[in-house]
Amino acid sequence: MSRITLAHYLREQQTSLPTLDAALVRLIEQVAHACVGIAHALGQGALADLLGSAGQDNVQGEAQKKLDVLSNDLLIEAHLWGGHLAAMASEEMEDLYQLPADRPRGDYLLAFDPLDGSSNIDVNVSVGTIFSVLRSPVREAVQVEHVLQAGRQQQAAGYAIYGPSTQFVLTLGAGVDVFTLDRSLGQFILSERALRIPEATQEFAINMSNQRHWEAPVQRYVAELLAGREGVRGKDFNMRWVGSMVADVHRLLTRGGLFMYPVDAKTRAQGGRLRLLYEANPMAWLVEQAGGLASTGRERILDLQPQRLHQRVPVMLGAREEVLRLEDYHRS
Ligand code: AHM
Ligand code: MG
Repeated sequence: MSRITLAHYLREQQTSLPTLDAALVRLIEQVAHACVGIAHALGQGALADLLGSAGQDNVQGEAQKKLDVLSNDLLIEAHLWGGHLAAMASEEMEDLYQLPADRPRGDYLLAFDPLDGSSNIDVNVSVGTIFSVLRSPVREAVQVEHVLQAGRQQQAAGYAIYGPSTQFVLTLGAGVDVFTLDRSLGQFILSERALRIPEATQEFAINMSNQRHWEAPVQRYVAELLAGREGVRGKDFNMRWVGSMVADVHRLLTRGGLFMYPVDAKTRAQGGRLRLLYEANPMAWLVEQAGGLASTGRERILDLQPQRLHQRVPVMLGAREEVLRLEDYHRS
């Protein structure tokens, strides 16, 4: 079998995708390169004294893990000399990251969650890196407003999942393809093309411990799933919740399903739990590119106009039929 590396794949895609210029290719390769470094650090774990807290909080008031900080640093360093970026935004940094004055600049903006699901690190459960690429209207002195673009304007998006194997899942707006890390070569190899999410499903993911805080439409929807074959849905549903969005979304991209992190009484003041620019938007685009839908329950996620860098939103994404039903319950 001939093996297609990520580098080879990106050159091949350039022949059919006019938006995929050389700078964007370089940018994606540098993200993937940083993810190989993060995968290596995660693999060392306790042996390199990398587990546990970094002893400080991030902008969201969450305790940073040592690996959150290291992953953020690896992603920044990977892009410093590439000449393809105007600025970066990260879950772990309060403000935009402006490139130092002596570094070459480009036309892209990169937003990322360097280590998603980081509460799972210390228990050796899958975590990931999520990223979103936008075009920048300026190369110098990028302002937050420049990054506040609707998700439908993304130029590339994806994630790395650090599980039993490390995989890199990517969309450039022409479907979703998957690469698996060959650890001996340190390279991502194309392992699956054109993921599709079936329209119907019997599997859902939600943190059930928040049930009493949910809004009425979500209460109704989940109660009907739990009623199973005896209820109005007339079929049984299975539930999974890893607690790493990357792992929960990877499961539904792989075998179908629905993922929900709705707004609830605990998160209403912040607008929800998951962040729009570097969690909801890239995942929403991947899911739509695989034939699914992504909604807040009231609006398509990719149409939301972001108001703040670290804005949070309700997220419901996956199987078409289920997201449509959720939107219907929110309307009625
Ligand atoms: P993080 O980016 O700080 O790791 O937080 C996001 C994570 C998601 O990966 C996951 O879906 C969610 O938080 C889990 O939240 P909870 O612990 O409330 O179930
Ligand atoms: Mg996250």
